[in-house]
Amino acid sequence: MRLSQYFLPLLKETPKEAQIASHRLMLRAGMIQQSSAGIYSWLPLGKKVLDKIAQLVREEQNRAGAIEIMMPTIQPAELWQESGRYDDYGAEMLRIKDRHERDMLYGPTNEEQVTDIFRSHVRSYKALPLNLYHIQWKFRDEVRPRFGIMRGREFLMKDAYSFDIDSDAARQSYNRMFVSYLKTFARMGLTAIPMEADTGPIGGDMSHEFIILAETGESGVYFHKDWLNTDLVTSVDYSEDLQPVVDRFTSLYARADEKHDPANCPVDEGDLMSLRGIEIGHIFYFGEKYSEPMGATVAGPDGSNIPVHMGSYGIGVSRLVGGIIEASHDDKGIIWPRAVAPFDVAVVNLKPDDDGCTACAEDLYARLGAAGGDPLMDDRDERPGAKLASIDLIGIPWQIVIGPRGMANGVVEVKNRATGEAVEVSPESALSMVMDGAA
Ligand code: 5CA
Repeated sequence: MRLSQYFLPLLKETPKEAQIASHRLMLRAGMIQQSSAGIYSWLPLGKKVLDKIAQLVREEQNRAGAIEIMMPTIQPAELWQESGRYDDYGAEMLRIKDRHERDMLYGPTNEEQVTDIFRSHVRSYKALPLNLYHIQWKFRDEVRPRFGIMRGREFLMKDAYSFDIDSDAARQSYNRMFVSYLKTFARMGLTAIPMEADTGPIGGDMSHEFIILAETGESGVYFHKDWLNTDLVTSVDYSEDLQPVVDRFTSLYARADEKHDPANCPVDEGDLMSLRGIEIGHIFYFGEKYSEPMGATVAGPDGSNIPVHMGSYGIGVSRLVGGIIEASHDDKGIIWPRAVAPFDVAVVNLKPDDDGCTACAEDLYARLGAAGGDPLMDDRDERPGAKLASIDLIGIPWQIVIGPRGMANGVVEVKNRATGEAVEVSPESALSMVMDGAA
């Protein structure tokens, strides 16, 4: 993409309404624009990151055996009356009437909708286990939407729903999602800590929240330092028994501030860490809570009809955009982990009116694209300082900076955004550094 032809509305001033770094940086980097309280448009740079995160989540869900579907955003009230949640859900639910005066709602979650799909088609335990997921917009009329897309009213969620014949089988489905979440967040360069959690309006008796570490997080968390070793999970294979794996993780200490009792903490002081965190995922096992009232039953091995055991598994896809920024930025701007970066590399031509610079920039840009990269070419007619500042702000993992001084010596500058390291090398070496290097 050529910046001169892109739509990247950067803000010079720091927006006053933004209280936290990710909100400020998303506005300044031209990623989002507020439409009304807690509701945002996603501009090209933001949309690109959102799609990358959704795709990575999708790959890991598929790998764990979940199957993608797409349910609507607007649901009929009847389904929620069947489960009993229509009245319980309260003011957070956006209720709508259609032209025939039928009660509809903008889905805050999809347990009822997916249970309706299941009961319409599945009759036998032989079709189980089954896990269906979608990546879809939700609406919750939060009392205090804040921090930009971190606590929005409209937000993008990945929600998966598992169906099993009994609680033991459901536990295995839960474990698969548990492990897949750790793998998903590790791929994004995040440390995620699962913590036992309350189940709130979703219900059930087993639940974990996944918290990513970031200084600006809403909640404090105490944890064993081994949580910082994400290699623990990348090697786990879905064909093994996951219970010992999950037990190993859940036995590692992790508690929310208010549940941490220093006097009775089993972890040595030297191994205990305390940081702040952001909830980016939440998983639930709730047995027959929806299948029972909604009649989602299957014929078991002995022919009798049994309500299925269900769980649901959410990831805040849009919240992750902000969460990753909170976990990875500096005073110059965003630092994208390569796996979710909107572009792999920025080719910054400091002097577009210099033929040598432009020939070199064009050549590198074409070859980066041909080699399978996704380069952003800064060919704007701007001061060099302003260009470098805006490329730092939008956080592209690698920068190749081309100027007349370097050109005279046949070199360009390659800068790694995360480490700040910059080296002068030939255009040839720049190409291989960027394409081979993991930022
Ligand atoms: N049905 C279950 C699991 S699919 C469910 O809705 N769980 S949840 O309420 O915990 O939401 C799942 C995830 O969505 C949360 O962990 C959080 O990352 C994200 N989320 C929830 N509310 C918001 C919000 N207002 N803005 C942005 N993300 C949100």
